[in-house]
Amino acid sequence: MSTVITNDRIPNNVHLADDKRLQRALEAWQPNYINWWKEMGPAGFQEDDVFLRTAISVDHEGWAHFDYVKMPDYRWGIFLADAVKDRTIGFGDNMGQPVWQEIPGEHRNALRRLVVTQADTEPASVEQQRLLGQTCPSVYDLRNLFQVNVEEGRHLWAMVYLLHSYFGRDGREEADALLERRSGDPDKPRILGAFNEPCTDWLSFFMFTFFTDRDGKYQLLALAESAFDPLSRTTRFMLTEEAHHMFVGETGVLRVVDRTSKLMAENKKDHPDDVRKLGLVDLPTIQKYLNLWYSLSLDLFGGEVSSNAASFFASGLKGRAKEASYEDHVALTATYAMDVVRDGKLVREDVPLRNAMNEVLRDEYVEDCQRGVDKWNRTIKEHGIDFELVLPHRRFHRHIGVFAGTHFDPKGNPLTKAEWDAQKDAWLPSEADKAYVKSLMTKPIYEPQKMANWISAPKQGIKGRPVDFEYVRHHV
Ligand code: BYC
Ligand code: FE
Ligand code: FE
Repeated sequence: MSTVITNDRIPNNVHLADDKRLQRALEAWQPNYINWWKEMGPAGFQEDDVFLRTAISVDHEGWAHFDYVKMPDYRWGIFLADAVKDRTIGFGDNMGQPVWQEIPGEHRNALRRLVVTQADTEPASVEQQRLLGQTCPSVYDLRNLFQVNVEEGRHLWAMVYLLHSYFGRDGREEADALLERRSGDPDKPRILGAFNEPCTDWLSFFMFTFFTDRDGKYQLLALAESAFDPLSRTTRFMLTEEAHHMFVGETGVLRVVDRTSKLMAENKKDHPDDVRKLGLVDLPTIQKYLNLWYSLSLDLFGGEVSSNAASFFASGLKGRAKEASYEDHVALTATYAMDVVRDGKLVREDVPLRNAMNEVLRDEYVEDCQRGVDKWNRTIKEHGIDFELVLPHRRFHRHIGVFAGTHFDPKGNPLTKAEWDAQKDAWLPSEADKAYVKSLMTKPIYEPQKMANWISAPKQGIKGRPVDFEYVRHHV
Protein backbone atom coordinates (compact mmCIF):
# COMPACT_ATOMS: atom_id res chain seq x y z
CA MET A 1 0.00 0.00 0.00
CA SER A 2 1.22 3.44 -0.77
CA THR A 3 0.63 6.86 0.72
CA VAL A 4 0.76 8.42 -2.75
CA ILE A 5 -2.45 8.91 -4.65
CA THR A 6 -2.12 8.11 -8.34
CA ASN A 7 -3.20 10.28 -11.24
CA ASP A 8 -5.35 7.53 -12.75
CA ARG A 9 -8.84 8.14 -14.06
CA ILE A 10 -9.89 7.13 -10.55
CA PRO A 11 -7.22 8.52 -8.19
CA ASN A 12 -6.34 5.91 -5.57
CA ASN A 13 -3.71 4.50 -3.25
CA VAL A 14 -4.94 0.90 -3.44
CA HIS A 15 -3.13 -0.21 -6.63
CA LEU A 16 -6.41 -0.19 -8.50
CA ALA A 17 -4.58 -0.62 -11.84
CA ASP A 18 -3.51 -4.10 -10.70
CA ASP A 19 -7.09 -5.29 -10.41
CA LYS A 20 -8.55 -4.83 -13.88
CA ARG A 21 -11.97 -6.27 -13.07
CA LEU A 22 -12.48 -3.95 -10.14
CA GLN A 23 -11.08 -1.00 -12.07
CA ARG A 24 -13.48 -1.64 -14.96
CA ALA A 25 -16.45 -1.99 -12.59
CA LEU A 26 -15.65 1.30 -10.87
CA GLU A 27 -14.98 3.04 -14.17
CA ALA A 28 -18.42 1.94 -15.28
CA TRP A 29 -19.97 3.41 -12.11
CA GLN A 30 -18.01 6.69 -12.44
CA PRO A 31 -20.07 8.32 -15.26
CA ASN A 32 -23.26 7.54 -13.35
CA TYR A 33 -21.78 9.23 -10.34
CA ILE A 34 -20.86 12.32 -12.39
CA ASN A 35 -24.38 12.42 -13.82
CA TRP A 36 -25.79 12.23 -10.32
CA TRP A 37 -23.43 15.03 -9.20
CA LYS A 38 -24.47 17.27 -12.07
CA GLU A 39 -28.14 16.61 -11.43
CA MET A 40 -28.14 16.65 -7.61
CA GLY A 41 -24.94 18.49 -6.63
CA PRO A 42 -24.68 22.27 -6.04
CA ALA A 43 -27.12 23.90 -8.46
CA GLY A 44 -25.68 26.70 -10.58
CA PHE A 45 -21.96 26.43 -9.81
CA GLN A 46 -20.67 23.51 -11.83
CA GLU A 47 -18.61 25.73 -14.17
CA ASP A 48 -17.03 27.85 -11.45
CA ASP A 49 -13.44 27.63 -10.25
CA VAL A 50 -13.47 26.83 -6.55
CA PHE A 51 -10.48 26.97 -4.19
CA LEU A 52 -10.65 23.40 -2.89
CA ARG A 53 -8.60 21.02 -0.85
CA THR A 54 -7.70 17.83 -2.68
CA ALA A 55 -5.72 14.85 -1.44
CA ILE A 56 -2.56 14.00 -3.38
CA SER A 57 -1.28 11.58 -0.75
CA VAL A 58 -2.63 10.25 2.54
CA ASP A 59 0.34 11.26 4.68
CA HIS A 60 0.56 14.46 6.72
CA GLU A 61 1.90 16.72 3.99
CA GLY A 62 -0.07 15.58 1.00
CA TRP A 63 -3.65 15.12 1.97
CA ALA A 64 -4.45 18.82 2.05
CA HIS A 65 -3.39 20.36 -1.24
CA PHE A 66 -5.29 23.53 -2.25
CA ASP A 67 -6.03 24.82 -5.73
CA TYR A 68 -8.81 26.07 -8.01
CA VAL A 69 -10.86 23.29 -9.52
CA LYS A 70 -14.25 23.01 -11.20
CA MET A 71 -16.33 20.73 -9.02
CA PRO A 72 -17.14 18.10 -11.66
CA ASP A 73 -13.34 17.76 -12.15
CA TYR A 74 -12.67 17.18 -8.44
CA ARG A 75 -10.33 14.22 -7.90
CA TRP A 76 -12.84 11.88 -6.30
CA GLY A 77 -11.11 8.64 -5.56
CA ILE A 78 -10.24 5.85 -3.19
CA PHE A 79 -7.95 6.70 -0.31
CA LEU A 80 -7.25 4.32 2.55
CA ALA A 81 -5.25 5.22 5.64
CA ASP A 82 -2.10 3.14 6.07
CA ALA A 83 -2.49 -0.38 7.39
CA VAL A 84 -1.62 -0.89 11.04
CA LYS A 85 0.91 -3.73 11.18
CA ASP A 86 -0.30 -6.95 12.88
CA ARG A 87 -3.59 -5.34 13.82
CA THR A 88 -5.90 -7.57 15.87
CA ILE A 89 -9.60 -7.37 16.67
CA GLY A 90 -10.04 -5.06 19.64
CA PHE A 91 -13.41 -6.13 21.10
CA GLY A 92 -16.25 -8.64 21.09
CA ASP A 93 -16.23 -12.43 20.77
CA ASN A 94 -13.25 -12.53 18.39
CA MET A 95 -11.08 -10.19 20.43
CA GLY A 96 -7.35 -10.74 19.88
CA GLN A 97 -7.66 -12.59 16.56
CA PRO A 98 -6.11 -11.08 13.43
CA VAL A 99 -8.34 -8.58 11.62
CA TRP A 100 -10.05 -9.70 8.40
CA GLN A 101 -8.90 -8.72 4.93
CA GLU A 102 -11.90 -10.55 3.46
CA ILE A 103 -15.40 -10.77 4.92
CA PRO A 104 -16.36 -14.00 6.69
CA GLY A 105 -19.52 -15.32 4.98
CA GLU A 106 -21.65 -15.23 8.11
CA HIS A 107 -21.09 -11.48 8.53
CA ARG A 108 -21.61 -10.47 4.96
CA ASN A 109 -25.22 -9.32 5.18
CA ALA A 110 -24.80 -7.35 8.39
CA LEU A 111 -21.69 -5.66 7.11
CA ARG A 112 -23.29 -4.80 3.81
CA ARG A 113 -26.15 -3.13 5.67
CA LEU A 114 -23.73 -1.05 7.70
CA VAL A 115 -21.72 0.02 4.66
CA VAL A 116 -24.85 0.85 2.65
CA THR A 117 -26.32 2.86 5.53
CA GLN A 118 -23.10 4.82 5.94
CA ALA A 119 -22.83 5.32 2.18
CA ASP A 120 -26.41 6.52 1.79
CA THR A 121 -25.92 9.50 4.11
CA GLU A 122 -23.14 10.96 1.95
CA PRO A 123 -25.03 11.70 -1.29
CA ALA A 124 -28.12 12.48 0.80
CA SER A 125 -26.36 15.42 2.45
CA VAL A 126 -25.21 16.79 -0.92
CA GLU A 127 -28.82 16.62 -2.12
CA GLN A 128 -30.07 18.40 1.00
CA GLN A 129 -27.58 21.24 0.50
CA ARG A 130 -28.05 21.54 -3.23
CA LEU A 131 -29.64 25.01 -3.34
CA LEU A 132 -27.72 26.72 -0.55
CA GLY A 133 -25.14 28.31 -2.84
CA GLN A 134 -27.88 30.51 -4.25
CA THR A 135 -28.30 32.28 -0.89
CA CYS A 136 -24.72 32.24 0.42
CA PRO A 137 -23.77 34.88 3.04
CA SER A 138 -20.26 35.26 1.56
CA VAL A 139 -17.82 33.78 -0.93
CA TYR A 140 -15.87 32.32 1.99
CA ASP A 141 -18.95 30.40 3.12
CA LEU A 142 -19.78 29.40 -0.43
CA ARG A 143 -16.38 27.76 -0.75
CA ASN A 144 -16.77 25.94 2.56
CA LEU A 145 -20.14 24.60 1.45
CA PHE A 146 -18.58 23.23 -1.73
CA GLN A 147 -15.63 21.75 0.15
CA VAL A 148 -18.05 19.86 2.35
CA ASN A 149 -20.08 18.77 -0.67
CA VAL A 150 -17.18 17.38 -2.71
CA GLU A 151 -15.86 15.51 0.33
CA GLU A 152 -19.26 13.96 1.03
CA GLY A 153 -19.14 12.87 -2.60
CA ARG A 154 -15.74 11.32 -1.90
CA HIS A 155 -17.13 9.54 1.15
CA LEU A 156 -19.63 7.93 -1.17
CA TRP A 157 -16.69 6.77 -3.32
CA ALA A 158 -15.03 5.34 -0.21
CA MET A 159 -18.05 3.15 0.52
CA VAL A 160 -18.68 2.24 -3.11
CA TYR A 161 -15.12 0.96 -3.32
CA LEU A 162 -15.89 -1.44 -0.46
CA LEU A 163 -19.18 -2.51 -2.05
CA HIS A 164 -17.53 -3.22 -5.40
CA SER A 165 -14.46 -4.91 -3.97
CA TYR A 166 -15.92 -7.16 -1.30
CA PHE A 167 -19.63 -7.72 -1.90
CA GLY A 168 -19.76 -9.05 -5.48
CA ARG A 169 -22.89 -8.57 -7.47
CA ASP A 170 -24.98 -7.50 -4.45
CA GLY A 171 -22.44 -4.79 -3.77
CA ARG A 172 -22.58 -3.50 -7.34
CA GLU A 173 -26.36 -3.36 -7.20
CA GLU A 174 -26.23 -1.46 -3.91
CA ALA A 175 -23.74 0.98 -5.44
CA ASP A 176 -26.19 1.69 -8.26
CA ALA A 177 -29.09 2.11 -5.85
CA LEU A 178 -27.11 4.74 -3.92
CA LEU A 179 -27.37 6.99 -6.98
CA GLU A 180 -31.10 6.36 -7.33
CA ARG A 181 -32.52 7.17 -3.90
CA ARG A 182 -33.21 10.86 -3.29
CA SER A 183 -33.31 12.85 -0.08
CA GLY A 184 -36.89 13.66 0.87
CA ASP A 185 -38.47 11.75 -2.02
CA PRO A 186 -41.45 9.84 -0.56
CA ASP A 187 -41.12 7.09 -3.18
CA LYS A 188 -37.38 6.50 -2.89
CA PRO A 189 -36.18 8.23 0.28
CA ARG A 190 -32.72 8.08 1.82
CA ILE A 191 -32.40 5.47 4.57
CA LEU A 192 -32.04 7.50 7.78
CA GLY A 193 -34.49 10.11 9.04
CA ALA A 194 -32.35 13.24 9.30
CA PHE A 195 -31.17 12.81 5.71
CA ASN A 196 -34.67 13.33 4.36
CA GLU A 197 -35.21 16.62 6.20
CA PRO A 198 -35.00 19.87 4.24
CA CYS A 199 -31.82 21.88 4.85
CA THR A 200 -32.55 24.95 2.79
CA ASP A 201 -31.27 27.88 4.82
CA TRP A 202 -27.79 28.62 6.16
CA LEU A 203 -28.70 28.44 9.83
CA SER A 204 -29.89 24.89 9.19
CA PHE A 205 -26.71 24.18 7.23
CA PHE A 206 -24.51 25.28 10.13
CA MET A 207 -26.61 23.27 12.60
CA PHE A 208 -26.46 20.27 10.26
CA THR A 209 -22.69 20.40 9.91
CA PHE A 210 -22.32 20.83 13.66
CA PHE A 211 -24.80 18.18 14.83
CA THR A 212 -25.35 15.78 11.93
CA ASP A 213 -21.79 15.64 10.61
CA ARG A 214 -20.81 14.99 14.22
CA ASP A 215 -22.94 11.85 14.17
CA GLY A 216 -20.77 11.02 11.14
CA LYS A 217 -17.67 11.50 13.27
CA TYR A 218 -18.90 9.09 15.96
CA GLN A 219 -20.22 6.47 13.54
CA LEU A 220 -16.93 6.61 11.64
CA LEU A 221 -14.96 6.29 14.88
CA ALA A 222 -17.03 3.19 15.74
CA LEU A 223 -16.51 1.71 12.26
CA ALA A 224 -12.78 2.52 12.39
CA GLU A 225 -12.61 -0.13 15.15
CA SER A 226 -14.07 -2.77 12.82
CA ALA A 227 -12.51 -6.22 12.48
CA PHE A 228 -12.98 -5.77 8.72
CA ASP A 229 -9.71 -3.98 8.09
CA PRO A 230 -10.54 -2.27 4.76
CA LEU A 231 -13.54 -0.63 6.48
CA SER A 232 -11.35 0.48 9.36
CA ARG A 233 -8.76 2.00 7.05
CA THR A 234 -11.22 3.76 4.78
CA THR A 235 -13.16 5.29 7.70
CA ARG A 236 -9.92 6.42 9.33
CA PHE A 237 -9.11 8.50 6.27
CA MET A 238 -12.69 9.84 6.09
CA LEU A 239 -12.30 11.14 9.65
CA THR A 240 -9.47 13.46 8.58
CA GLU A 241 -11.88 15.10 6.13
CA GLU A 242 -14.76 15.15 8.63
CA ALA A 243 -13.00 17.57 10.99
CA HIS A 244 -13.46 20.43 8.53
CA HIS A 245 -17.20 19.78 8.20
CA MET A 246 -17.66 20.17 11.95
CA PHE A 247 -15.43 23.26 11.92
CA VAL A 248 -17.79 24.81 9.37
CA GLY A 249 -20.75 24.06 11.65
CA GLU A 250 -19.18 25.17 14.89
CA THR A 251 -17.73 28.43 13.57
CA GLY A 252 -20.83 29.05 11.43
CA VAL A 253 -23.18 28.99 14.42
CA LEU A 254 -20.60 30.91 16.45
CA ARG A 255 -20.51 33.70 13.88
CA VAL A 256 -24.32 33.98 13.83
CA VAL A 257 -24.43 34.04 17.63
CA ASP A 258 -21.61 36.59 17.73
CA ARG A 259 -23.25 38.94 15.26
CA THR A 260 -26.61 38.84 17.02
CA SER A 261 -25.14 39.33 20.50
CA LYS A 262 -22.81 42.09 19.37
CA LEU A 263 -25.57 44.16 17.74
CA MET A 264 -27.95 43.47 20.64
CA ALA A 265 -25.36 44.97 22.97
CA GLU A 266 -24.53 47.92 20.70
CA ASN A 267 -28.17 48.79 20.12
CA LYS A 268 -29.28 47.92 23.66
CA LYS A 269 -32.07 45.67 22.41
CA ASP A 270 -33.05 42.33 23.79
CA HIS A 271 -36.64 41.69 22.75
CA PRO A 272 -36.65 39.20 19.81
CA ASP A 273 -38.93 41.50 17.78
CA ASP A 274 -36.41 44.34 18.11
CA VAL A 275 -33.55 41.99 17.29
CA ARG A 276 -35.37 40.93 14.15
CA LYS A 277 -35.85 44.56 13.20
CA LEU A 278 -32.06 44.76 13.08
CA GLY A 279 -32.07 42.01 10.45
CA LEU A 280 -30.60 39.39 12.77
CA VAL A 281 -31.51 35.89 13.86
CA ASP A 282 -32.73 36.35 17.44
CA LEU A 283 -31.26 33.99 20.03
CA PRO A 284 -34.53 32.12 20.82
CA THR A 285 -34.82 31.24 17.13
CA ILE A 286 -31.24 29.94 17.11
CA GLN A 287 -32.22 27.79 20.12
CA LYS A 288 -35.15 26.31 18.15
CA TYR A 289 -32.92 25.38 15.20
CA LEU A 290 -30.49 23.83 17.65
CA ASN A 291 -33.33 21.81 19.22
CA LEU A 292 -34.41 20.53 15.82
CA TRP A 293 -31.06 19.41 14.43
CA TYR A 294 -29.78 18.03 17.71
CA SER A 295 -32.85 15.84 18.21
CA LEU A 296 -32.86 14.67 14.58
CA SER A 297 -29.19 13.78 14.96
CA LEU A 298 -29.72 11.90 18.24
CA ASP A 299 -32.08 9.61 16.32
CA LEU A 300 -29.21 8.67 13.99
CA PHE A 301 -27.61 6.58 16.73
CA GLY A 302 -30.48 4.06 16.55
CA GLY A 303 -32.48 2.53 19.37
CA GLU A 304 -31.29 2.76 22.99
CA VAL A 305 -31.80 -0.98 23.30
CA SER A 306 -30.69 -2.72 20.13
CA SER A 307 -30.06 -6.35 19.32
CA ASN A 308 -28.45 -5.18 16.07
CA ALA A 309 -25.92 -3.15 18.03
CA ALA A 310 -25.26 -6.14 20.31
CA SER A 311 -24.54 -8.44 17.39
CA PHE A 312 -22.40 -5.84 15.57
CA PHE A 313 -20.32 -5.60 18.73
CA ALA A 314 -20.19 -9.34 19.39
CA SER A 315 -19.02 -10.15 15.87
CA GLY A 316 -16.48 -7.31 15.74
CA LEU A 317 -18.16 -5.35 12.93
CA LYS A 318 -18.64 -2.11 14.88
CA GLY A 319 -17.03 -1.09 18.18
CA ARG A 320 -17.24 1.95 20.39
CA ALA A 321 -15.54 5.25 19.58
CA LYS A 322 -11.92 4.93 20.75
CA GLU A 323 -12.48 1.37 21.93
CA ALA A 324 -8.98 1.23 23.42
CA SER A 325 -9.99 3.83 26.02
CA TYR A 326 -12.46 1.36 27.60
CA GLU A 327 -11.37 -1.34 30.03
CA ASP A 328 -13.78 -4.18 29.31
CA HIS A 329 -13.72 -4.96 25.58
CA VAL A 330 -15.90 -8.05 25.81
CA ALA A 331 -18.84 -6.38 27.57
CA LEU A 332 -20.60 -9.64 28.33
CA THR A 333 -21.38 -9.19 32.01
CA ALA A 334 -21.76 -5.42 32.42
CA THR A 335 -25.09 -3.60 32.28
CA TYR A 336 -26.10 -0.03 31.46
CA ALA A 337 -28.81 1.71 33.50
CA MET A 338 -31.13 3.85 31.40
CA ASP A 339 -34.60 5.38 31.49
CA VAL A 340 -37.10 3.73 29.17
CA VAL A 341 -40.83 4.10 28.63
CA ARG A 342 -42.99 1.15 29.74
CA ASP A 343 -46.80 1.44 29.56
CA GLY A 344 -46.48 5.17 29.14
CA LYS A 345 -44.31 5.54 32.27
CA LEU A 346 -40.63 6.35 32.64
CA VAL A 347 -38.78 3.55 34.42
CA ARG A 348 -35.10 2.88 35.03
CA GLU A 349 -33.84 -0.42 33.60
CA ASP A 350 -30.55 -2.27 33.53
CA VAL A 351 -29.80 -3.23 29.95
CA PRO A 352 -27.04 -5.71 29.01
CA LEU A 353 -24.15 -3.50 27.91
CA ARG A 354 -23.86 -4.98 24.42
CA ASN A 355 -27.49 -4.08 23.73
CA ALA A 356 -26.82 -0.53 24.93
CA MET A 357 -23.93 0.21 22.56
CA ASN A 358 -25.97 2.76 20.57
CA GLU A 359 -26.58 4.64 23.79
CA VAL A 360 -22.92 4.43 24.80
CA LEU A 361 -21.95 6.04 21.49
CA ARG A 362 -24.72 8.64 21.93
CA ASP A 363 -23.28 9.54 25.35
CA GLU A 364 -19.92 10.39 23.79
CA TYR A 365 -21.68 12.42 21.14
CA VAL A 366 -23.75 14.42 23.64
CA GLU A 367 -20.63 15.35 25.56
CA ASP A 368 -18.88 16.48 22.39
CA CYS A 369 -21.90 18.60 21.39
CA GLN A 370 -21.92 20.27 24.81
CA ARG A 371 -18.34 21.47 24.29
CA GLY A 372 -19.43 23.41 21.20
CA VAL A 373 -22.49 24.86 22.91
CA ASP A 374 -20.28 26.07 25.77
CA LYS A 375 -18.15 27.99 23.27
CA TRP A 376 -21.22 29.64 21.75
CA ASN A 377 -22.36 30.64 25.24
CA ARG A 378 -19.00 32.17 26.07
CA THR A 379 -19.41 34.45 23.06
CA ILE A 380 -22.89 35.54 24.13
CA LYS A 381 -21.56 36.28 27.60
CA GLU A 382 -18.58 38.23 26.28
CA HIS A 383 -21.04 40.65 24.73
CA GLY A 384 -22.75 41.00 28.09
CA ILE A 385 -25.99 39.38 26.92
CA ASP A 386 -28.02 37.39 29.42
CA PHE A 387 -28.98 34.29 27.42
CA GLU A 388 -27.80 30.71 27.34
CA LEU A 389 -28.17 28.13 24.60
CA VAL A 390 -28.86 24.63 25.94
CA LEU A 391 -29.00 21.14 24.52
CA PRO A 392 -32.54 19.86 25.05
CA HIS A 393 -33.05 16.63 26.97
CA ARG A 394 -32.34 13.54 24.92
CA ARG A 395 -35.97 12.44 25.24
CA PHE A 396 -37.14 15.61 23.47
CA HIS A 397 -38.57 15.20 19.92
CA ARG A 398 -37.36 11.66 19.29
CA HIS A 399 -38.60 9.38 16.52
CA ILE A 400 -36.34 6.35 16.92
CA GLY A 401 -35.90 4.12 19.95
CA VAL A 402 -37.69 3.88 23.30
CA PHE A 403 -39.00 7.45 23.18
CA ALA A 404 -40.49 7.27 19.70
CA GLY A 405 -44.22 7.98 19.77
CA THR A 406 -43.98 9.76 23.13
CA HIS A 407 -43.81 13.46 23.96
CA PHE A 408 -41.40 15.33 26.23
CA ASP A 409 -40.54 18.97 26.71
CA PRO A 410 -36.93 20.19 26.28
CA LYS A 411 -36.28 19.55 29.98
CA GLY A 412 -37.37 15.92 29.62
CA ASN A 413 -40.76 16.18 31.35
CA PRO A 414 -43.50 13.97 29.87
CA LEU A 415 -46.33 15.66 27.98
CA THR A 416 -49.63 14.56 26.51
CA LYS A 417 -49.99 14.82 22.76
CA ALA A 418 -52.30 17.81 23.21
CA GLU A 419 -49.75 19.59 25.41
CA TRP A 420 -47.04 18.89 22.86
CA ASP A 421 -49.14 20.15 19.96
CA ALA A 422 -49.98 23.31 21.85
CA GLN A 423 -46.37 24.14 22.66
CA LYS A 424 -44.18 22.69 19.96
CA ASP A 425 -43.86 25.97 18.06
CA ALA A 426 -42.16 27.41 21.13
CA TRP A 427 -39.48 24.72 20.92
CA LEU A 428 -39.03 23.95 17.23
CA PRO A 429 -38.89 26.40 14.30
CA SER A 430 -42.46 27.38 13.41
CA GLU A 431 -43.50 28.13 9.84
CA ALA A 432 -43.19 31.83 10.71
CA ASP A 433 -39.67 31.34 12.10
CA LYS A 434 -38.58 29.48 8.98
CA ALA A 435 -40.07 32.18 6.77
CA TYR A 436 -38.26 34.84 8.80
CA VAL A 437 -34.87 33.08 8.64
CA LYS A 438 -35.29 32.60 4.91
CA SER A 439 -36.23 36.25 4.46
CA LEU A 440 -32.73 37.17 5.68
CA MET A 441 -31.20 34.97 3.00
CA THR A 442 -32.96 35.80 -0.21
CA LYS A 443 -29.96 37.09 -2.13
CA PRO A 444 -26.52 35.52 -2.53
CA ILE A 445 -23.38 37.53 -1.86
CA TYR A 446 -20.77 36.92 -4.52
CA GLU A 447 -18.48 39.91 -3.87
CA PRO A 448 -15.50 38.67 -1.83
CA GLN A 449 -15.39 41.87 0.28
CA LYS A 450 -18.96 41.54 1.52
CA MET A 451 -20.63 39.60 4.31
CA ALA A 452 -24.36 39.20 4.98
CA ASN A 453 -25.68 41.34 7.82
CA TRP A 454 -26.83 38.41 10.00
CA ILE A 455 -23.41 36.81 10.41
CA SER A 456 -19.97 37.97 11.58
CA ALA A 457 -16.91 37.62 9.38
CA PRO A 458 -14.70 34.63 10.19
CA LYS A 459 -11.52 35.26 12.16
CA GLN A 460 -9.33 34.02 9.33
CA GLY A 461 -9.48 32.77 5.77
CA ILE A 462 -8.57 29.40 4.29
CA LYS A 463 -4.98 28.16 4.05
CA GLY A 464 -3.42 31.54 4.88
CA ARG A 465 -5.55 33.46 2.36
CA PRO A 466 -7.41 36.58 3.56
CA VAL A 467 -11.09 36.38 4.44
CA ASP A 468 -11.98 38.42 1.34
CA PHE A 469 -10.00 36.19 -1.03
CA GLU A 470 -11.87 35.16 -4.18
CA TYR A 471 -12.49 31.59 -3.02
CA VAL A 472 -15.04 31.03 -5.77
CA ARG A 473 -14.77 32.61 -9.21
CA HIS A 474 -18.44 32.72 -9.96
CA HIS A 475 -19.39 33.21 -13.60
CA VAL A 476 -22.84 34.74 -13.74
N1 BYC B 1 -33.81 6.72 10.73
O1 BYC B 1 -31.42 -1.53 16.32
P1 BYC B 1 -31.79 -0.21 15.77
C1 BYC B 1 -22.70 10.66 8.22
C2 BYC B 1 -33.53 1.68 11.76
S1 BYC B 1 -23.79 10.22 9.48
C3 BYC B 1 -34.40 5.68 10.12
O2 BYC B 1 -32.41 0.78 16.63
P2 BYC B 1 -29.21 -0.11 14.70
C4 BYC B 1 -22.90 11.94 7.57
C5 BYC B 1 -32.40 0.68 11.68
O3 BYC B 1 -31.70 0.77 10.45
C6 BYC B 1 -23.31 8.58 9.96
N2 BYC B 1 -34.24 4.40 10.48
O4 BYC B 1 -30.60 0.50 15.08
C7 BYC B 1 -23.33 13.06 8.28
C8 BYC B 1 -33.14 -0.63 11.87
O5 BYC B 1 -33.73 -0.99 10.62
P3 BYC B 1 -34.01 -2.53 10.26
C9 BYC B 1 -23.98 7.50 9.17
C10 BYC B 1 -33.43 4.14 11.53
O6 BYC B 1 -29.38 -1.03 13.58
C11 BYC B 1 -23.54 14.26 7.62
C12 BYC B 1 -34.25 -0.25 12.83
O7 BYC B 1 -34.40 1.18 12.73
N3 BYC B 1 -23.41 6.23 9.48
O8 BYC B 1 -21.82 9.93 7.93
O9 BYC B 1 -28.49 -0.52 15.91
C13 BYC B 1 -23.30 14.39 6.27
C14 BYC B 1 -33.97 -0.62 14.26
O10 BYC B 1 -32.62 -0.44 14.48
C15 BYC B 1 -32.76 5.17 12.21
C16 BYC B 1 -24.06 5.24 10.12
O11 BYC B 1 -25.19 5.34 10.49
C17 BYC B 1 -32.99 6.52 11.78
N4 BYC B 1 -32.41 7.58 12.39
O12 BYC B 1 -28.45 1.24 14.34
C18 BYC B 1 -22.88 13.26 5.56
C19 BYC B 1 -23.26 4.00 10.39
N5 BYC B 1 -32.05 4.61 13.21
O13 BYC B 1 -32.69 -3.19 10.23
C20 BYC B 1 -22.66 12.06 6.20
C21 BYC B 1 -23.90 2.76 9.88
C22 BYC B 1 -32.24 3.30 13.16
O14 BYC B 1 -34.90 -3.03 11.35
N6 BYC B 1 -25.19 2.49 10.48
N7 BYC B 1 -33.06 3.00 12.14
O15 BYC B 1 -34.66 -2.42 8.89
C23 BYC B 1 -25.35 1.96 11.71
O16 BYC B 1 -24.39 1.74 12.43
C24 BYC B 1 -26.73 1.61 12.18
O17 BYC B 1 -27.46 1.21 11.09
C25 BYC B 1 -27.49 2.75 12.88
C26 BYC B 1 -28.78 2.15 13.47
C27 BYC B 1 -26.63 3.38 13.96
C28 BYC B 1 -27.94 3.82 11.92
FE1 FE C 1 -19.22 12.09 5.12
FE1 FE D 1 -19.22 15.19 6.77
